[in-house]
Amino acid sequence: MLNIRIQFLKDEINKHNYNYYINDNPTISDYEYDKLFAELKQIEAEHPELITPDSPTQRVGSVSEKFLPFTHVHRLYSLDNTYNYEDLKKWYEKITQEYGNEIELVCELKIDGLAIALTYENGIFTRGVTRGDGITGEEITQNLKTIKAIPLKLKDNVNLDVRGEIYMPKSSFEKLNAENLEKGEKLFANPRNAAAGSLRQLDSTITAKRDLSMFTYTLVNEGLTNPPKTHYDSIMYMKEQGFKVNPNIRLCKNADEAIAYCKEWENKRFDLDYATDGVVIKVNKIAVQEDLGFTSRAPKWATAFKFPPEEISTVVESIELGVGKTGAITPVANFKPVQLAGSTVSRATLHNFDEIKRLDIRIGDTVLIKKAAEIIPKVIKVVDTPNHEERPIYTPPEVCPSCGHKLETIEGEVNLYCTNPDCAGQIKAKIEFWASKDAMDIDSLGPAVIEQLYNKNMVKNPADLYKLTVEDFMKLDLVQEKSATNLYNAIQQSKNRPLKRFITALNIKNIGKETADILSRAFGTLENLQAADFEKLKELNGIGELTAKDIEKYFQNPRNKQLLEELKSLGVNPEPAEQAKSSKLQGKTFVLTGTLQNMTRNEASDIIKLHGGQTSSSVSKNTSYVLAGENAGSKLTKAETLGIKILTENDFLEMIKEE
Ligand code: 3B8
Repeated sequence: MLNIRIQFLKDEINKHNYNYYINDNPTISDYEYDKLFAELKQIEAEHPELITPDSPTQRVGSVSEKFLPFTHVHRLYSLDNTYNYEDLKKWYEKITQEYGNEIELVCELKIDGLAIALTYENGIFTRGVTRGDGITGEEITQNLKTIKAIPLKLKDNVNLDVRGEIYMPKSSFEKLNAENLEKGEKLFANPRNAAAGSLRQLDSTITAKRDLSMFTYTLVNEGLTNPPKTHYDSIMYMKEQGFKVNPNIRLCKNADEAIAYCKEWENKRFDLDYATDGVVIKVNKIAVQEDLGFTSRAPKWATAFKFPPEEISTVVESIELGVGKTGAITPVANFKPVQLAGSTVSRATLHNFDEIKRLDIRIGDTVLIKKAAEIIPKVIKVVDTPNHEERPIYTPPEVCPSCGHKLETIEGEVNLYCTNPDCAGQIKAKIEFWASKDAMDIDSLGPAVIEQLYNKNMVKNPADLYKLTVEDFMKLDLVQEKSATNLYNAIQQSKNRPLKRFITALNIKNIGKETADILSRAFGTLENLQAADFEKLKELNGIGELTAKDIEKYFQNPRNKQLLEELKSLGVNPEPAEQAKSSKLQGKTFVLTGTLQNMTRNEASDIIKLHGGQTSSSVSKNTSYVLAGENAGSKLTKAETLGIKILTENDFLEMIKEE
């Protein structure tokens, strides 16, 4: 009896999920849906033995320790790109020469998301793996189960694999960023990064809270009795089985029709609620696809036509000056807001004053901007306007925009610097950096709070943060008791951060988080580092003479000495780092691949560093060893080709064994 009711509830909920998330056409109210869901949850709570992996209640998520590598049963190839219609025609002509004049094509939008492979056994979703390098990806089944567009159970009890693209709708991305801004959390650069960040959560309850969706576009036939004979039919088949497929797919008779499709979507794509960066054009007949086959990296039967990068012109209304944590002055252009590649753009960094001079940007000029490297808008050039010559040439500032101190140049550098140690702009930037993710990681201490703390004379250097009480925070605007307590706790909790973070946070010239890591491993404690002289510093692998000088100079500066004393007396006591055990692996570079049995790759990497070695993520002729675990993929193949020594886990353990 209970079994029947449970099955009924599951089927109902799955049906409504399908109507809601895939067809965009709900047929019951949220209230009715919630009631069905609550009943199912209730029964399952009382009878846990009746919970099955395809139950809609299993979409809530859980916490896992790490993602495991998984070698794809069928490799995921990439697509070759075409950037113009001539190349597209050439690609088509090559195919028609072999297979006759009218080879039918399918055009579909190229979704700008993350490729994923899903496996179904007897109609049940059993595994989902990221693309990875196409050969090996990461198994993220738990996270994928939280995505409602992924059916947990198909219409038929079939075995099949599908591929598709996970994406975050543009509107959800905007909303997520607005919320993160409010909370002072990290902003995602674009919907793709937001989707990637949401998917790569070890705690899938976080993934569950993010609005992710998926379009499936490839069916990998695993012995269906009557498999689809065309790509178009396979899309229809996947839709019928419960997958979400993109509705804007079109059958085209020839290349001209495909080109018409591309032209049509080049502009229409901005009306969609998901990001597309091109059109995928595929040969429709599966038999022809199979005959054409693959090159070493991509199918010959498909190509991706990439939309040209978007450029737009707008007016420079002002050039704003910012002071960074090093005292460098950065000019930022404020534009008349324009829409570019799906978001509103109103500012872009001009990097430095040489760049303004090079482009001869003057306030009031019309400039051409584009989105470089995915998201950051970049000024390309001044658009030729008759009025340009009449406007005054931009002159760099002579004094600091924040404190009025005279600016200086540093030999060999393009920046202008404010060298006033009491400069407000610089102090605020330094404290922001102190609290940032890679440094002391003080969540919730964002620019707005720091601005107020500084203006109310409560904080002038990082040490002052540790003197603040809950009552102090309650003096700030818009800070209630709860967030005051949170701020206080977050600051107190940062007192024992690992040494490498503390060194990073000090903002020593030329010392980023990588160098901080080297220093922390080499010296173990802050006291040891402080005591190290130039000679000792420059001997370290990865520290040059200039850097060694900068470090020595930092610790000799009386102001810095005082800051360190003060931090210490306030109980800021960084956690010592494990110091080098030997220099057995000195000068050796390791690449880790596959799954190890006795340790994670991160642990192995730590061991290598403890013995003076280095790790790298890619195999090259500079690689000394490849440490290969189970399911090692392309890195192993590459090492074999290059003749690089391959170690098993046992070889490695033997290598580092104590004498
Ligand atoms: C073969 C077919 C790769 C892809 C493909 O929307 C192959 O079809 C592929 F080797 O990457 N991003 C799509 C999209 C991506 C691919 C595809 N179809 N619609 C996409």
